[in-house]
Amino acid sequence: MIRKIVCIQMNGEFPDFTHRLVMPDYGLPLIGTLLAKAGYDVRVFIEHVQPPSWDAIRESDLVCFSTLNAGADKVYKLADRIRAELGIPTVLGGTNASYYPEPALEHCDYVVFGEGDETIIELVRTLSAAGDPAGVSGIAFRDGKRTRRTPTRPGPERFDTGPDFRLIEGYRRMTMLDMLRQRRRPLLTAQSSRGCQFKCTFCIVNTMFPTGYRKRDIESVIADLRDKRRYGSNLMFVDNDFTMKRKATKQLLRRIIEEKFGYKFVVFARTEIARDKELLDLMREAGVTCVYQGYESIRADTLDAYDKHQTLAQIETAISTLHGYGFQILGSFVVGADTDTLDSLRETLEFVRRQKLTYAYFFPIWGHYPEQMNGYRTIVPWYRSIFHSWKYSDGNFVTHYPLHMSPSRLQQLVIDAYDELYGPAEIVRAVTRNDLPSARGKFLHWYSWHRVRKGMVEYLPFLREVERDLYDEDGTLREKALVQRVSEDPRWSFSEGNRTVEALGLTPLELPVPRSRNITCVPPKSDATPLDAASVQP
Ligand code: B12
Ligand code: SF4
Repeated sequence: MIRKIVCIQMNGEFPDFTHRLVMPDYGLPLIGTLLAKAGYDVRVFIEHVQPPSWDAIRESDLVCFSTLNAGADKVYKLADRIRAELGIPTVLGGTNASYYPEPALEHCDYVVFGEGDETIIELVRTLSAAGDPAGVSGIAFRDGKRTRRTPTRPGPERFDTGPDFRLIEGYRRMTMLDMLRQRRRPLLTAQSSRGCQFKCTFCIVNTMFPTGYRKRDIESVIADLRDKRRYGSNLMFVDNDFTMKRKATKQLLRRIIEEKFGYKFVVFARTEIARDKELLDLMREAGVTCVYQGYESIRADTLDAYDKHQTLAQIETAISTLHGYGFQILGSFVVGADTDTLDSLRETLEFVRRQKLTYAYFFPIWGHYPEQMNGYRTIVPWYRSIFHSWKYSDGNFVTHYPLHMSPSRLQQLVIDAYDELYGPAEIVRAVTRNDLPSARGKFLHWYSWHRVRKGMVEYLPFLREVERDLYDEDGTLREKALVQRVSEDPRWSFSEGNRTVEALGLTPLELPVPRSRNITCVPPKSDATPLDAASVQP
């Protein structure tokens, strides 16, 4: 009989750009809320708000974990302790478990794939009634030595429940004193849609949310915003794209304006929004202050390889239009594609400075998500992956061998880019042009960056060691030498991902529409990998 449930979200082991924020994640508190609504006694621990208490765990009948890659090792460790000392069943959901169920099942009893809203309720009810979990869609579990995966469950059509942050232990409105003491600021989260209509090659959204783009009921979003207002006034919509299906977005914005909440919002939106002046007016009036845009690259061939459906001209137009409306912009770039060179990445940084973006992120490709297409290859051929441990898989560290620069050169370039972008010179430049919000934003990022930097710098010697003798003088990867190296010594290749694909015989999540090109992030015209990955098995 299951009555008490503890839900736990662990941080990554290295500080990322959010470590100066108190920002409850959206997914796990939502899972906790759905369980509470179903009648269970639920406590939610978000590590950066309040670390999980062993007493609470000991008293519970079930423990639910959520983790991104970066916190996976910590979750596994805690789950091992729970298994050894308490024998309480554990469930793991979220992106890491959904892609890598095999390693997860060595430590936890059940993995929930993708959107877990409905699955978790059915699973807990089944376990509570000592039923057979094999009848619950959307999970994996161990049956003796065998991993069993049940049929895929589509994401819910309606997802109108908002997370109840009162379930989060230790979470409350931060006072000025809290902020000064903790040197952190609050940022709230809300959601008005799920999924995305695009299918960029590097992005997990379409495999994690394969049911497509869905809007949430507007009044349920409004109710959620009303509820969250008591915790603060800065809020990020976690929607992958807040503005797809613009008619509904406009309706929501009008309701937000009517309610006079007084929020400052951050939203994710593609460059297409620049074409719709009415939308931009409404966004401004509703309180959107910062738009997070996935620019990914300034190179046409890289954008093409990413299947981004976006041009440099569109990016430039979006920047000037959004700046014209007074929005701050966070431009995000995915770096290390086979089309990228050191020079083109330096030009990207120059572009960011010239365009006066307040913020930019440079994320090295994380190419290890097992994709269904092309024989379950990952988007970067497996032999070009570098895997040190989960803690280095948070999007900040280089985890593959780029074609035209060594991993350490790419990592150093990322470090140099942030040093420059969030350095004193850029802050002064923003002050000089009287762009004080941008100067403030850069200053706060500078404050976060110096701790993020430490982890990246410490990683460099490891990269230099693994890449030794693998690059020509001009910085080109010697692929044959690499294949030879990983065949003899596969230590740093991505065995966890390979194991998952091998064990399940198929990728854990299925794409709704087969995709046959660009799987290796090279432009469509030269779709083939330089070496036949299939001939070099892990
Ligand atoms: C919004 C967002 C952010 C925001 C806010 C993050 C936050 N803390 O809330 C910002 C911009 C700050 C951010 C930062 C980062 N992010 Co981010 N982010 C997202 C984004 C777009 C949406 C997340 C979200 O809230 N989704 C909506 C909810 C409903 O989905 P969900 O959390 O996945 O939860 C559902 C299921 O996963 C499942 N589930 C989840 N947990 C559990 C637990 C149980 C028990 C069960 C049954 C089910 C279950 O059910 C939930 C409901 O359906 C995702 C992409 C995506 N679409 O998921 C990337 C994503 C999560 N981010 C990612 C990364 C890498 C980061 C950063 C590390 C980047 C960096 N290098 O700094 C940081 C780390 C932040 C942190 N420490 O949390 C990666 C994670 C990859 C991975 N597997 O590790 C993602 C997947 C994007 C990507 N690269 O593809 N991010
Ligand atoms: S990168 Fe953005 S536009 Fe592309 S699939 Fe992901 S969420 Fe959609």
